[in-house]
Amino acid sequence: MPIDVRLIKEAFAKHPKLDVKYTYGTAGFRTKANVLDSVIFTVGLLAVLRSQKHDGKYIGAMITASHNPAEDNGVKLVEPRGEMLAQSWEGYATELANAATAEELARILEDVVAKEGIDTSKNANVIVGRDTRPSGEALVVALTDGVKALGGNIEDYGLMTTPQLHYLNRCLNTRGQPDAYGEPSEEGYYKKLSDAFTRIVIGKSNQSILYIDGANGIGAPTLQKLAKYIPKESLSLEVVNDNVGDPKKLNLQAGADYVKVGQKKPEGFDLKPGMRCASLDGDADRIVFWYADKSGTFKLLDGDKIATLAAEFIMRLVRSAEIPDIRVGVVQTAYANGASTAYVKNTLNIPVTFTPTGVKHLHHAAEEFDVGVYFEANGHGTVLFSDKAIKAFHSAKIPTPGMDLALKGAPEKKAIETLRALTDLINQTVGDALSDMLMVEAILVSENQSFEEWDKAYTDLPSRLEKVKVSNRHDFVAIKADTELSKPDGLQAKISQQVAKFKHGRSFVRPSGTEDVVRIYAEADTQENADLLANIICGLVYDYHGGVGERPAAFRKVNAEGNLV
Ligand code: G16
Repeated sequence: MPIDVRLIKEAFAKHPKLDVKYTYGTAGFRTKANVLDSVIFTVGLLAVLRSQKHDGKYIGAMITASHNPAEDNGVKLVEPRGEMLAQSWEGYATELANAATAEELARILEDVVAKEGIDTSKNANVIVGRDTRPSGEALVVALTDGVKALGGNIEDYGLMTTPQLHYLNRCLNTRGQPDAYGEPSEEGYYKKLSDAFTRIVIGKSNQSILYIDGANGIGAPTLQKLAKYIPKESLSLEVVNDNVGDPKKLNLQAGADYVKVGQKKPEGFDLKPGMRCASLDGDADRIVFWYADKSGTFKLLDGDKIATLAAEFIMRLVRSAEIPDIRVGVVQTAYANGASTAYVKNTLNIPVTFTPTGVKHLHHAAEEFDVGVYFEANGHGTVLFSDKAIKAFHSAKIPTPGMDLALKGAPEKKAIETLRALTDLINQTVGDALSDMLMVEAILVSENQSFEEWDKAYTDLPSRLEKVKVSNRHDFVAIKADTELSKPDGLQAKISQQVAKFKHGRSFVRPSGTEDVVRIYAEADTQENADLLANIICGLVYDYHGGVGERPAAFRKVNAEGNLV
């Protein structure tokens, strides 16, 4: 069935393209909400074709700008099994978003149909969810217009976290099948998580209150709902920064990104030694934990710490359950602290794979393992279990009374039960702050571990993460899993020259895919040196490669020979 150009024209007239260049980046389209209407409309069109390509399976669209400020918004597309949109389709998304006329739009759509061999007479099904940003409602209308212009069906699920949308999508597509993922409803999500968590911690003493910074976003009310399904004696939660009524507050001096980048507590907390705390981001797909040590110093337990905790725990369970032949691996990015990588490789003896930034990359690398633990240092990640691992956990024989239980059987039984519960507890579709929070808590309860004890596994190398605004961030091209730059010419050599001057020095520069900035990461033997290295590299980028806005006083200047001036 050919594309009805008349319908496309009519719909396009309602969502005209602005004079802006759009790119499907690290996590979909993300920019100021007031220039997104036409983009979201075209994403609706693409979602229909993607669904038809998958024989009418549901495609998810999440309207969110996650950790970005309140005035931003964005959209990510979700595949039938809950993963991020196939990367081979990101180019189509970018092309469609930049089509200047209805005719051009129709031509690109026809090209995609031809190239992908899509049968446009098939049904198409799309679901949409959104975070608490006020701009979200109108953007859902734009998406709906796009879906309808190509004759697709759309179901609006309203406010939800990003991982809930991923969960729902997989549930809808696997309903009634042997691999059914769960009940496709909000309640089904809460029940699945709370039930699995309770199975692990039952009979164990719970820990002190966990204070959660909800970033004044959708994670806060969602967590409050989830908490109702968990018995108080298993977990006491207190949600802070839950003001979703005031849109300006979203991610403002709060949330996982604020805490991780600034290495400091968010607003709204009177942090005292012994308090256990965590921060979500604006759409609740990231989480970092933090506390104050005995002297009151702020301490961060980031994605690297979560990954090592999970990998070590699961590996121990697999051994204890005596399940053979299960390959556990960890996937990290260049942002992973060097000390965490060394700990995983040398102490845990677990292989580590590196990918470029973006969970879409880590997710696929993690699928190469039977248990693939992937976390970005910023707290975005999950643990994937292969079909082989899930089958092995479920076919392992649980020792029963009379079967030599007394000594060996009890821990083995608990290990098998815990592994099984973990496959339900941990969101298999995408990083999920709420599922990750319960996973960490289940591990700490099982191991009777405090945050301080968890933190002792290894000591982070001091690091600093900065951003620099430049005239065109697309001038920066990262290679080798983001560890080096191939462009602008000559910059990488200058970075390497500076890094070589620092003990345990490491630094890289990459363009952000979610903000209009270039990110700079630096690591060194002391905090002072990490800060100095970061400020030198920031200076290099700002001074020689198009820095815009006022030059921050902290940036250092080097001369042509690479010496500080
Ligand atoms: C998104 C991605 C993450 C990525 C982060 C920052 O997170 O899903 O994988 O680490 O952006 O990306 P960049 O450095 O390219 O801006 P979120 O939580 O904002 O969706």
